[in-house]
Amino acid sequence: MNPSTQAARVLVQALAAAGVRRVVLAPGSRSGPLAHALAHTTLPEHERAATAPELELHVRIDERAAGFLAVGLARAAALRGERAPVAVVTTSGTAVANLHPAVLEAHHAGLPLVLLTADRPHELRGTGANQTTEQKGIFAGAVRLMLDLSAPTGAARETEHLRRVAAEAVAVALGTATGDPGPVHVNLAYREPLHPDDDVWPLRPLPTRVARGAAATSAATRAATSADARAVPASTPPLPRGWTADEHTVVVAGDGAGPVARDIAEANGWPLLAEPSSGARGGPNAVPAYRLVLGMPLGDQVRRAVVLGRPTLSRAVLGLLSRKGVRTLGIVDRGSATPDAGRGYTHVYDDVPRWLLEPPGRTGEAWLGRWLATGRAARDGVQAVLDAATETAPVPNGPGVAAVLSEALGPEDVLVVGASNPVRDLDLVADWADPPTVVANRGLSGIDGTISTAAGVALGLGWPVTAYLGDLTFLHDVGGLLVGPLERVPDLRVVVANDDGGSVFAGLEHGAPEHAAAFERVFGTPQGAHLGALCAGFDVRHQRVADLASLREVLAEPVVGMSVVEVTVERRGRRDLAALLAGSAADAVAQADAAAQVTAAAARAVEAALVGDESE
Ligand SMILES: Cc1ncc(C[n+]2csc(CCOP(=O)(O)OP(=O)(O)O)c2C)c(N)n1
Ligand SMILES: [Mg+2]
Repeated sequence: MNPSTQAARVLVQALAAAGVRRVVLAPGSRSGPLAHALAHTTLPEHERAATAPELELHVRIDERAAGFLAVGLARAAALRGERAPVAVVTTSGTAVANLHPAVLEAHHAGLPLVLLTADRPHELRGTGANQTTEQKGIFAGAVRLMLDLSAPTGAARETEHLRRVAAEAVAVALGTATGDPGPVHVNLAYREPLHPDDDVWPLRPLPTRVARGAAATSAATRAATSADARAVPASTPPLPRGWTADEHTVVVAGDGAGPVARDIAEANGWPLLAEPSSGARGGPNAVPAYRLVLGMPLGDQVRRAVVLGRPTLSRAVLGLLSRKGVRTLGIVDRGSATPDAGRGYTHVYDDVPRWLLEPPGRTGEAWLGRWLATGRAARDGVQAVLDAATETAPVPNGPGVAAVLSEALGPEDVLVVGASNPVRDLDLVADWADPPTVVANRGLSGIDGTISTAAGVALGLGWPVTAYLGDLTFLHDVGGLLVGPLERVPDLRVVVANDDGGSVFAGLEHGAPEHAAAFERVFGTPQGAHLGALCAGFDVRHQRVADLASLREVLAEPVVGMSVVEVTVERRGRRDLAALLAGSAADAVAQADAAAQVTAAAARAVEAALVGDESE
């Protein structure tokens, strides 16, 4: 057996022994030893060498897409409660660099990846050898561990060394010792021959180190992130000084907060302001359209916020968390950086203190009642604008699409939502009692890799997935539609809100009338792309819908195989629409308040009358 083949087989065995189940590979010659070994692991048992493991392999030609597919597979593993890193294999040179966006997302989102990048032997580096660059350290601080292995020679200790490397790479990727999962880079030099000359696999390794909980699955598939696997805290820090149960408090659930955020809100009777990908949106305390409520007088009355996960969607929330006079308790259970962009946290806990789940008392029901009533009225105000638009406007708008989509999805559904306005529109309009599972790449909020991520989630869960994204996000990763005929095809429906450009910028300062001359070319960036023709090129079904009623019909059909649903959406007027929605919400809240006052006055009058009766 030649040294490269032997080493690749040992590594694959050891990775499998440490818990790796899924591998994404992009083709190349230098990574050939790994490619051959991995192909062998997918053979039926009777054709496989007795000591070769069984692995699930996905092959993609574009490393950027392959990396995000791995991100999606890792997100699926987290949803299933599995602690199993996903391995990614590339050849040398630019192939490695193309993993960088996915590596950054995995780094910031805390997703365990093991990056296996093939390289020339060390003596060829810096010599101008073809496809040879400095791969060591290429991902800089975005990886938890970087190992650069010399080309195997067949020396006696190599096998043992590789097994330790594999076990270490998996343990570090899972954050076994640190509680901080993320990507790990193993750069692997291989010398020719790069192909096997026999089918004899080495003896199976004895596990050198078994990562705690590696590949263990829990029955719970609804959990939103690994954070959900949180144990009840053993010890608990004391109540902060001056803590009173009745202070006006809200729970803010950012990306990845997990259902515990909802538990805290419900245990204390606090309003829950939960982003769609928090894993906590839903239930009796979730306040719809909370972003708008924060801008109303009720928002000014908040004195305390309990924050879980990483909120990124609205200035209103970030403003609240950095506001003077608001005590902010951040619960940061993972990662090395505290997600406190506003530098407003007054207390930081590394786990949920018991007194938040079993509180000494509850905030008065009136506080929660006002938030819920205001949120519902605001949501009704938003809906009134959307209904009017359906009646009068020739093309739907973004929030209208998000509203139809959110209504169509229930607790059995999985939604991957793209950055930019889709996730914000969904945040504004979703009003779920029983939410779908929502996944979003909020680690860095890139518009890249979203189709591939969604495909990875679908393949990893073995469950149909709906993705909802903007047209530029779609075009950025249109290569994610490319699934070769030898590959497993995900059940994935991609709903594209096509407003021919980036609408999100219209709502920012760049969209102000005084910048109108520059706006369209350098921010709006219309592409005029024909999505249907692109889909035809990738052999993916494509449907274009022109109105929300048709969208509703399409969404009612089951998700089978890959398909794209393109909804033509209006981008012009997007800035005014935001103001219209906020205004209508404020009007609806004012009306509801006035009605409530009338009701309260009537109740007092009846009470007074009754008291009068009794006194007679
Ligand atoms: C990789 C990457 N490049 C650039 C950006 C900046 N960016 C944020 S939103 C956006 C436009 C997205 O447009 P689209 O997907 O059509 O959504 P829309 O805003 O129209 O709803 C861009 C370019 C980003 N987030 N990620
Ligand atoms: Mg767009």
